[in-house]
Amino acid sequence: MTHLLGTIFIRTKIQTKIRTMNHKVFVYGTLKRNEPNHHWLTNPEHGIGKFITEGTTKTKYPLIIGTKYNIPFLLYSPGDGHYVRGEVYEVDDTMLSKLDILEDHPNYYVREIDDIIVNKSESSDRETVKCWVYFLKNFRPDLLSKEQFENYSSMGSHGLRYLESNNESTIDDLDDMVRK
Ligand code: PCA
Repeated sequence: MTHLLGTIFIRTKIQTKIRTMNHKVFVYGTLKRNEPNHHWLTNPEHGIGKFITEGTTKTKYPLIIGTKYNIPFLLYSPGDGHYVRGEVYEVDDTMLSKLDILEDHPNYYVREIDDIIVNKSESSDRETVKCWVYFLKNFRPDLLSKEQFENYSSMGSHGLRYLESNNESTIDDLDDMVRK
């Protein structure tokens, strides 16, 4: 009897863990390791964010840096740009909602499911995983003429270091990125 109760308890704990860690997110910008917003993904008050692996988009997209704060954006223009490199995280509901706040989904960035190519663990075989990705969808068409990157780094040779800002000015500035 004790043994049975113990088994049920353990199974419930495992099931709870599975239920709350059920989102995969592909990050390509300031949320990556060693980038200025990575702390959002590791702050325990935001929930759980677990690094899984590096990955690359299965589709080409333009990755640009825009606004006066040098914010990276993946423009939703499939087929343009590069196969973009980033990182896959497993997150719980709480973390996903915190990421949505940071990215101002769905007002500016829009979170969409997309195919990401990763290496299978301990092998060189590749597999496709479905991940959430934050895109800029309703963007000003002339943003396509900006330099397009394959692998974002705030401190890259482009010299466009990400600048922290208060939320109000960021929103004004982002307003300038979208098609009116
Ligand atoms: N943060 C998100 C979207 C762009 C950004 O800076 C990311 O890293 O994927």
